[in-house]
Amino acid sequence: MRRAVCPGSFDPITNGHLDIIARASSLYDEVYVAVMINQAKKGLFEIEERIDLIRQVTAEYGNVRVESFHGLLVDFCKQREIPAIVKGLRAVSDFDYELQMAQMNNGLSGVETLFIPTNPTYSFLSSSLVKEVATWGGDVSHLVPPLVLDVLAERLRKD
Ligand code: COD
Repeated sequence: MRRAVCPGSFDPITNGHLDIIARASSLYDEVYVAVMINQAKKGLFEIEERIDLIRQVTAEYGNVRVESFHGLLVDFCKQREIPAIVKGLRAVSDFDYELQMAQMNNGLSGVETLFIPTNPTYSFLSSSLVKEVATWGGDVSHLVPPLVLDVLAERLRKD
């Protein structure tokens, strides 16, 4: 069984994330989406909410499993016998830090990192920008799945 993981914060999942997960799901037998818990960073959505959204928007792929993890990504991989991390690369500016993480993870446990170039439609897209634009009433309907658009609008109305 060929397994890979797509890790991230997913606060919330965007069409950019989804594009990478979909492409990974066509390359591997089983794809884990790991929602990594960073207690120093309070997100807009609780971890369980992020997981629920990701599960719903990836349900159609059939081979995607969604879990959260508190700790090192290499330990998530070790525990589930996952040999490959799949990341999306948006721009050269991403590459510097992604390369450092890939080399650190490989040095720690031998896990490989594979980069998929982002769909150019989403090369400027991040969860932070989506939240910022939505907070000020900007249209993000082309940047997130419809389900996420709904919960985002509801959450920002409440806050
Ligand atoms: N197009 C394509 N890909 C995208 C896009 C886009 N528009 N947006 C995001 N992505 C991909 C990228 O591959 C990105 O890395 C990933 O989705 C996740 O993005 P975010 O923003 O949700 O998540 P980050 O960048 O906050 O995630 C960082 C991690 C949680 C992966 C990292 O900090 C980590 O591995 N932490 C665990 C602790 C650990 O092991 N630390 C040591 C690292 S060496």
